[in-house]
Amino acid sequence: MAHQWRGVIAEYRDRLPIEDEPIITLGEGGTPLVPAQRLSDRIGSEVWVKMEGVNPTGSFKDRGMTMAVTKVAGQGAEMLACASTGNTSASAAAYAAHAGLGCAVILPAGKIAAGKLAQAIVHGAQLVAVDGNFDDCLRITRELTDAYPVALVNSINPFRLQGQKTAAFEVVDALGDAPDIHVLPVGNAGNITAYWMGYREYAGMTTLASVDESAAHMEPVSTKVPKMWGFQAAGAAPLVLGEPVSDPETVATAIRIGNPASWKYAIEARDESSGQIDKVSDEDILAAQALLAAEVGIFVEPASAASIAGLLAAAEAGKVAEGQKIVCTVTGHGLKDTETALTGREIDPTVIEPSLAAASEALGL
Ligand code: AN7
Repeated sequence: MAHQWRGVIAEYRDRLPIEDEPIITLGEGGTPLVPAQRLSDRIGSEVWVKMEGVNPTGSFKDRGMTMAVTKVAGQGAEMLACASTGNTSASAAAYAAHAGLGCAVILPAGKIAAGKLAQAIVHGAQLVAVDGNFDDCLRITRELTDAYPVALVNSINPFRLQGQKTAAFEVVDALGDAPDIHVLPVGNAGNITAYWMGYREYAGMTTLASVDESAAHMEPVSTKVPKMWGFQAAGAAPLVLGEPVSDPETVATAIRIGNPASWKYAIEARDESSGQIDKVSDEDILAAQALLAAEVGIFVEPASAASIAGLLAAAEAGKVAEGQKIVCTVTGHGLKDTETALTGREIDPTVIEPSLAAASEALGL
């Protein structure tokens, strides 16, 4: 009989710090892990793509948001706030609407993809556009939530990372063990931290940055942990440079972040896993986005393509040993930002008269 996925809290409840509060869920998680044959052929390894754009609001943020909103609602919050490059605000707005809570989103003016802005608006969030970048927005949001009875749902809220770690559980549950390498884009560095937490936890290792010790006594599910490979956009690569970037710039607006909140944990994930955090150019990001769409059939937003771009560059540089099992997380759906995806493309087909003859002629058949 068909089983309906119940959302990450219900599916992984024994590994999450949940008590008896009502669960706020839109059925997030349970996303496809797709074998990508043509990418595998290019890389010379077995490449799988974890499609996080399939989540309810079109990005991985929903995994953390179900936890954060469940927790703050359970503690009596009536209003949430977050800073965002777009996806966190889309997710917060949707979960707040579902829970009947108010939501304020603090955004860098003019730097949010149209689809994400539409989501915040239709879900009824209050928008505050800031003449500054994401890092300014996060500072303001921290100050705001300190000064007023408004609950912070950015990933510095530890429950966010607890929810997001479930993506690593799903990968292991699907593959039967951890992959050799896990590749993902890095912006504020919450997701790489959360995956590493999840992989360690499933391998029976002590959890990192964890608010939940309940899993400490559980039997290991996996025999190993992967090397964590993170990729930042070249114009917003503080973790690669080793210092904050005061004026981050990239076409991948989701990861246009100069001073990641989870900096320390991302470096720990990199070093403890013998991984790497490197940068990719905007040009390579857009090329990887196009390649994934054309050769694998998966349309992602530019930030998500940073993982694919990084893997392709590493393979090109001879840094990928043969026969590795590699999982790339693509974090957000391509429909969020069609403008960037269509830049430089022919999008006005010649209009024909309504006849088979005209259609077949237009197709060159
Ligand atoms: C599609 O929404 O920071 O390294 O405010 O939207 O965990 O920050 C988004 C980040 C990757 C980076 N891919 O993840 C926000 C926000 C997509 C994203 C990232 C984001 P983190």
